[in-house]
Amino acid sequence: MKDKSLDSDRDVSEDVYTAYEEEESIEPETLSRRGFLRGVIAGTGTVALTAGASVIAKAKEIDHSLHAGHQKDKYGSMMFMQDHSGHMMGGAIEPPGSPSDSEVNYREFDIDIRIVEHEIVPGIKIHMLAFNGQVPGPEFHVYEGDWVKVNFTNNTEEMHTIHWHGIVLPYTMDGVPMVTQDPVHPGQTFVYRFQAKPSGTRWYHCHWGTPLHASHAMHGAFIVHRKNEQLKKHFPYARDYTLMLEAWDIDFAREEINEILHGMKEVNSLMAKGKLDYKTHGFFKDYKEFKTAVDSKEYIAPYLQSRSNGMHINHNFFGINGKSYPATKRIGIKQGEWIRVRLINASGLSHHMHLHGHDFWWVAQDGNDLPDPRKLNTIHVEPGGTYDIMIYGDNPGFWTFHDHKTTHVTNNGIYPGGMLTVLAYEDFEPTYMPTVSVDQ
Ligand SMILES: [Cu+2]
Repeated sequence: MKDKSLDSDRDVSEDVYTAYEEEESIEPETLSRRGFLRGVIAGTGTVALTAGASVIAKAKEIDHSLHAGHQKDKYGSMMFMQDHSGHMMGGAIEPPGSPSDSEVNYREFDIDIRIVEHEIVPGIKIHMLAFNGQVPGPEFHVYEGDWVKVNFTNNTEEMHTIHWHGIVLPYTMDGVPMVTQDPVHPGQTFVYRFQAKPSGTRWYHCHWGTPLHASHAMHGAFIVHRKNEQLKKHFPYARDYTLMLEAWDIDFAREEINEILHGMKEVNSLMAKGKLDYKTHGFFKDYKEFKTAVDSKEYIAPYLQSRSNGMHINHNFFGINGKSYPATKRIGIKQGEWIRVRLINASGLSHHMHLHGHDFWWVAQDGNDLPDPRKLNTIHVEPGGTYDIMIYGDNPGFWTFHDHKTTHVTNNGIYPGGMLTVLAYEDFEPTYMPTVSVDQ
């Protein structure tokens, strides 16, 4: 079986930045495994209309071979956990609420969660919970109205869900543990089915243990394209960038991941033997049972226990698409070109993104086009929100784009670092360059 604790195959120096280009084609045979899975995600939008079906088929085959027997052999006996909600169908949990495979034509995606070692910036590597081994998770590109089926497999020792942030869907697909579904247990597969709507910049994240899971890596972009896009009439952009804004407390993350890697093994062992003690491990049928257990002290809720880190998260690294400056990837632009930049704030903090040398147009918020786009050079980005801007290439050079909250452009308190990247013109000869430069 593949080592669940660390995906050692992953090249952490590989670029995690995703620039979505409509005309790009994908050749399944030549893709690396990692590019392959991204190909599946990206390939169902406009990217790989010809190769899409075969890419999906092959990727699914790979995923199944990686985890063959995993659920049945090791965790088969824990299916009783699903007795009071959801249904086990074909080894996967299928909640009601959306049409079946025969009723609509689904675009189908496989996504898993595993723990990988991820390099934020040279010298700083930490283990992170990562969708398909990527930080951030793979970027979805679909059209408004597409039916989407996501087979989510949990390859960690911790529980998770996926919440589809900003998508209007049946409540059974909303991915909130204890409210709309049981958490997805180790080894289980949960199937989310929904129609992609409304259009715009949306995203997804885990809704279990959100300070660690959603904030630290379990997040990704969910871009719902519209076939006749009004914005393109005014802002005829060709290139489309997604910037996920992130903040990490790497000490908190290390401590929590270590706890997951070591502590959950005992829980899984009890599950496998069918001896899981609900009161000890925090699973209850309803609020009354939970309250009774707490009042009788049969169950000590996590919030009643002291934490070694004092329950404080002190963000010490800040980033864009999984990287802190100078490891952040530059944004490419050419003279006379419009580019679209989608900002998604996954960090839980507020950011004030400022672009040097240009004004830009703020055109959408939370996926919805603004009736009156505004010209800005600093945009206030709130936790959970998405903000789309259009930049016109009319001032050749190298221009920083960064959080103006100065503590967020540091690495472990040292400037420069963090949430900073460079808008770089690709079609001009610099008249002057600094003698030292570290960014890429
Ligand atoms: Cu999670």
